[in-house]
Amino acid sequence: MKDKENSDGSYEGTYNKLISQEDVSVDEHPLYANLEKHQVSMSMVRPEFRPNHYRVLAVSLVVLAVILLIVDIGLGVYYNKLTGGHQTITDINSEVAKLQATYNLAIQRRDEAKKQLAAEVSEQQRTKWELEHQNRRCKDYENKADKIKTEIAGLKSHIPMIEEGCRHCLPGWTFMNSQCYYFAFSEAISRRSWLEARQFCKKQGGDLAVIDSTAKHMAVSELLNNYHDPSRPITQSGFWIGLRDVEEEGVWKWLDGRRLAEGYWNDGEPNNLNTEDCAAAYPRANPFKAWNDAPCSYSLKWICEMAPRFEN
Ligand code: MMA
Ligand code: CA
Repeated sequence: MKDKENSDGSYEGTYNKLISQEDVSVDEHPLYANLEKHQVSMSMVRPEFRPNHYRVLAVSLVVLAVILLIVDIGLGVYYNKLTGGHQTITDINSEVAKLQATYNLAIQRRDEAKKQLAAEVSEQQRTKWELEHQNRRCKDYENKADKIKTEIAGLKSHIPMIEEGCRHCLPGWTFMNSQCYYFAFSEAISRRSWLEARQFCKKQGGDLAVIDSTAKHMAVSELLNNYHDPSRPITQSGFWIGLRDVEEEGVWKWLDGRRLAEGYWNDGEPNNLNTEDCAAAYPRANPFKAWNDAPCSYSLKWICEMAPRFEN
């Protein structure tokens, strides 16, 4: 600094220089004459106060402050952006971690659900099989029930015959077509040869059945079918009747000596297979094919016949 500082602390030299420069400008610009005069008078009153100098300084400071402020704001904004970006990354990371956890949980739940589904599917399969099994059993029972119903109906229809049998026949005998009949249905009674069966009937006062009319035959057949047990082999399910061809092969005669007029032979019978001279009735769906000739020594069931008793 070239100007010398005075004892009162003012920059007199500089100030005077400024004044002298302004003097020129005052001459050139009369419009500012008043202002200059005022400045001069002010400097003359308070020479230590130099407004232009401070103004420049103040303006510079203000400008500097504004620049600093702008820089500061800029830095602040930049920092915010940086930290904001960092925050976003942190947020994304935590979001990813959360999503990962959710995904893991979902996978675990899916696996559990899969296991449960597999268990339920196998349980369902088992239930289906059981249902099929129960349906089969149900069908079996229904079939059995139907058979039993038919049997009951058959037995019921014979109640009057049995009741009549009680009045007109021996105990255990049935009254049909004005005659008493005995059917050896009970399994407690063993099968017998034709001759032994005849002896049983005779002891009771009767003889083996003579089925010499279609009406008789139908009644006998119905009863045989009602008591028929299909599980029994056909060879054991025959009932001896009072018919033989023992005297002359192929000439069938009833016990009373009368020749057979109308037979209800099964297809191909009588075939005299290994000498078969005795006739037996079998339970058949078609009652017109109910007879067969069998060896008289065979053990079969039998049907007895006896005249009814009528009290007067
Ligand atoms: C079969 C058949 C008959 C024969 C008997 C003997 C069930 O019928 O061959 O002709 O008389 O068996 O039991
Ligand atoms: Ca035969």
